[in-house]
Amino acid sequence: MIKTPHKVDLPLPKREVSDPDALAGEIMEKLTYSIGKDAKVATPHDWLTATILVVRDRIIDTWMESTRNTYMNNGKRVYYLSLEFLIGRLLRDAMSNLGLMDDMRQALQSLSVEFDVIAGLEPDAALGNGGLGRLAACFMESMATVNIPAYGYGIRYVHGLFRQQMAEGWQVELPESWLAHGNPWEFERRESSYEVGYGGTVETTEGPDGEPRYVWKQGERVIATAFDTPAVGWRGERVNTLRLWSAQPIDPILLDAFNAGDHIGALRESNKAESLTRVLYPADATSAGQELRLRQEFFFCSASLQDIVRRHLQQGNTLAQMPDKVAIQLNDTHPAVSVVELMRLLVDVHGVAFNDAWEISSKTFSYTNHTLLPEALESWPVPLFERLLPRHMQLVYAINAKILLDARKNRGFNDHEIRQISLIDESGDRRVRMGNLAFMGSHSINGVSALHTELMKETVFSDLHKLYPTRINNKTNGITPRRWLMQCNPDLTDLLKEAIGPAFLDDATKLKDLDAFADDAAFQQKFAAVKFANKQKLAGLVASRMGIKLDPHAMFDIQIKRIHEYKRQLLNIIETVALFDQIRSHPERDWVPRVKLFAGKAAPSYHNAKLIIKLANDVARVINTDPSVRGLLKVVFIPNYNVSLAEVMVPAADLSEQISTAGMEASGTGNMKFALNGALTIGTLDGANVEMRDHVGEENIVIFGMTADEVGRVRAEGHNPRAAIDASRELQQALSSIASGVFSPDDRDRYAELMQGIYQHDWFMVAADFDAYAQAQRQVDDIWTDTSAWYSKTIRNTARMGWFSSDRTIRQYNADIWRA
Ligand code: GPQ
Repeated sequence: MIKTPHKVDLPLPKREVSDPDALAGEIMEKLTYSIGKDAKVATPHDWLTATILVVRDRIIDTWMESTRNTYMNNGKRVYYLSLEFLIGRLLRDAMSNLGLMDDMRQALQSLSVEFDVIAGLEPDAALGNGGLGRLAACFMESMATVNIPAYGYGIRYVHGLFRQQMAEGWQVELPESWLAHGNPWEFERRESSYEVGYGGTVETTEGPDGEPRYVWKQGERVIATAFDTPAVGWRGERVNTLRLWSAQPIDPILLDAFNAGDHIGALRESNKAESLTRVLYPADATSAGQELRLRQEFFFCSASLQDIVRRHLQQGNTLAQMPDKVAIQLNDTHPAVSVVELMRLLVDVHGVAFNDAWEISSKTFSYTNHTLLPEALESWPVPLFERLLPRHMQLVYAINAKILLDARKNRGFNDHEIRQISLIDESGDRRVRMGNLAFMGSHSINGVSALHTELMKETVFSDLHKLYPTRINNKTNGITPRRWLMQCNPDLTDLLKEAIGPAFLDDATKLKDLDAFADDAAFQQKFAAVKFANKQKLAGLVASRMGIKLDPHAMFDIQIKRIHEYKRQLLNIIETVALFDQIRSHPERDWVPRVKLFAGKAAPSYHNAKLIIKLANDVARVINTDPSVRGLLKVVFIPNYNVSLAEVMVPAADLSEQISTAGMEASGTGNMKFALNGALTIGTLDGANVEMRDHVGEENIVIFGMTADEVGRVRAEGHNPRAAIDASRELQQALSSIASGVFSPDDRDRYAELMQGIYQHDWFMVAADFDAYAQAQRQVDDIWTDTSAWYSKTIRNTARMGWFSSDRTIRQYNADIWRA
């Protein structure tokens, strides 16, 4: 074959001009030559695709430059491995970061296309469940912003998180097909494909040194193909890569079978391979416990590790240099099998001695823990693990032997401690503990808020912490202010620019300057006007989607997050019922008009969470049709919570509900979004709420309820919810009205069992915290009544939340863990 040299010196036509006319011309060009449509017949989706392609062009130059520079510097790269990336829409994000917003709007206008209409058609990339996946998306944006050469690695699920529909108030799950119209952001990289194996056997041979060598004869194999999406940082200065793997069969079709008439059988293997990356597990903070889940985890870990090692060697580095050139961050335990896969690649494929490989590996990996909930600590039955990954099972035993022996011999660990740190849980069926694996295999283990990190040391990882006392550290979560202030709240952003100048756009801590305006009456009015307009916008959304009218003058009291008992939507609903009773009994009092808004999805298999959604809907129906609370209390559950809905709800909130049982929410990140956008927080001393209080000042946040220590103590001593219930007439009434069917006349026993849980054990301290919560709500009413006090507090929230930028979080990861 004759190889013609690539014309690398040919100058590329750079996309530097960005006046509206030039952009309009490019959009027409894309519409015509990339989409093949005439403007006359183009659908709104065609316009959207054309616009995305124009924006994408502008990203590509920087993308290539970023990649080239990293290659030339041969600097350290960061790899963020996550089974979830909850991205949402990308168009506004990319345009705003590139500074194209105004010009592009004008360009589209000149073509008679409304930007907001086509932007609203972009599907949410919902490749995640909740906070953990959204954090990964914020981190991708911040890593590009603070100029860290980073790659995100994950799975390209064909169906992201399910679409939630309501059927008479019950959650129904429908598939979400975000790729239905194609995905103009991504690039398929067929050349970056790897084989991933499962099953089979391990054969032992003799190596050249006389030592045994192990060869894994895989029983099945699939191909992992890369799809790359650019991740643009603020001002477009750096562009990183999000690489998502898609599973493909080795043989797309068995032609012999097909020709013999077995048309379905001919595709069986192909279907099986593709089903690997078809759906995101909808489990949030609970173990999915399925073979397919373990297959997914290994699939993306193996492909990613092969890719990382290939890139590392291609740069001319040695394997011993890996810790200097590669930092791999494990986002929870879902990618923990990576530790063993890297060991296999080093030992079996590259012939590195076991102890050296362990040293390289543990200096390369670091692990973030996101929950203390025991049901979320992943573990796999030994027989399953062994059947799917026989060589990895051997390596797990070898690692375990090394660590346990050392702990016993050199550190004097007793039987109990050995049992606790072992990679094999022997308390019931034997299981491989992924949390312990991630911990042992990493040089850094971090929690996501100060409180969570301390509790990690005291609870789940107390024995491993004793063995490795310097490894656990804290990195309090953050949120990207680009999406969660500038894009979702442009009016507030403009007002802030007018008041304190534009410096906060590049450094969120500069928001501090707003403190000086907190008591300024004229500024308060402007701040209030922005909030009001955002509430009108949300009211418009609720009216058009649900046919419910909201009064934007009422306090918008919002709880949006996954539905989970520990997050205590139930506490909020019960207090709402109690308030309903109070308003009806005391119509003569000056009640503060409130709209209680809820949104969130429940894991499809989580019975109580689904029942709580139904209860919110039942309570809403009864309250909203009762004439005696008209204009004073309204309850709305907005279906299908996702990133895009959050972008409308967050800026519209007056009150932010962050009311988890203390000690159970690792951090929370919604709490940060609301406060940044000028909401008052009502919350417990849990997760990052604690640090938020320290930053905004305790007079600017409403804290109530038991502390984590108190919850721990009460649980240990045996909690008696009856006493709390008997002591509170309001609570008694609310519980008994729900339990007796006041809100479920069609099925009076619907909530009997749910309420029994509170009467009997009250694990989540709903009864225990009820009075404190109700009192805190009346304190919120008092503040609301003093309008100037309200805005002076909420303005201070915006002013003091800059520290919670994910740029700060990422800088800390880099300074303490990655050192890229
Ligand atoms: N989180 Cl383990 C999830 O969203 N899903 C999970 O599976 C686990 C944790 C959350 C956690 O509940 C929040 O408190 C955190 O703010 C968030 O992760 C990010 O750290």
